[in-house]
Amino acid sequence: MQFASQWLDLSEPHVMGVVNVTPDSFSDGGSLFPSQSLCLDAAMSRARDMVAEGASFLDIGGESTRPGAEPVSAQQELDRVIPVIEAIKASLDVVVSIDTSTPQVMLEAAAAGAGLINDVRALGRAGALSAAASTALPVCLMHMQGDPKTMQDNPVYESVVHDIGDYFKQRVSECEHAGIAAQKILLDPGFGFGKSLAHNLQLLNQLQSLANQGLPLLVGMSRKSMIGNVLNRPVDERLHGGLAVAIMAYERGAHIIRVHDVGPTVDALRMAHAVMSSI
Ligand code: 8Y4
Repeated sequence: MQFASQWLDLSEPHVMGVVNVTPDSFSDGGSLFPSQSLCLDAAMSRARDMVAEGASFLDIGGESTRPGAEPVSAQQELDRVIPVIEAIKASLDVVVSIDTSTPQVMLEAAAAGAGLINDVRALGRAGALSAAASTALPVCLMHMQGDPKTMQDNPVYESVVHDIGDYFKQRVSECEHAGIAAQKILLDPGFGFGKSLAHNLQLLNQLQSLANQGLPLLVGMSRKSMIGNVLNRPVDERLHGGLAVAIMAYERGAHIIRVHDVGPTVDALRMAHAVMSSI
């Protein structure tokens, strides 16, 4: 699959490293950056490490989807992510994924060299479908039930796997109408986004049925509460659980795994790939 200037062979597993440039990001333990430039240095240091550890993608997000997070203006989002994208493109060989739901950010990130649009709202905001289409970049459509503020209150599905499969069929058709070819679409069931623990576990166990739609699958479970709740571990002790679910997702047809811990995940997936490619 072509991601702007880079081609990636999706018959092998790929790791997407998370680079948060929100002041409240989980992975930085809630530390506050005193200035924009310190934030850029910290993000670049993380980015370099992740590429050295084998990340194919870096996911750059400037808006938090935590329940209760402050809404961010488009300008604020641009101020956070564009310098990071430019710095990564200037020095690292990696596909930049722009984690945004904001049409203007999609356009400016694409101009700055991003290779993938990763939208947790699946291009649902006004103007997002046409903005994404005009970039001609691949897009990842993530499923979310409800909105970040209230999505975990009481999520209900008839059948979580079938409901999400139906949602994907409908959304892919809406994208095609807007001029985004199906060959440019990746799907993501959105672990933790409007799902109970039981929903998340069932989704992972039956991920193969979503892979059967024929579009590449991206999944993100790294450090999420589905691991914390099963293992009763805080967020900084979820790596081993995260490796287990990364391998299970790959075995069930996932192509790209979004994680905070790139090195360990790359090793685990390389091992699994060696076994699964043997005859
Ligand atoms: C600890 C650390 C606990 C992080 C929770 C979290 C996904 C995504 C997010 C995903 C795609 C997160 C932007 C939530 N999750 N994009 N983004 N798929 N495609 N929470 O699963 O990492 S943010």
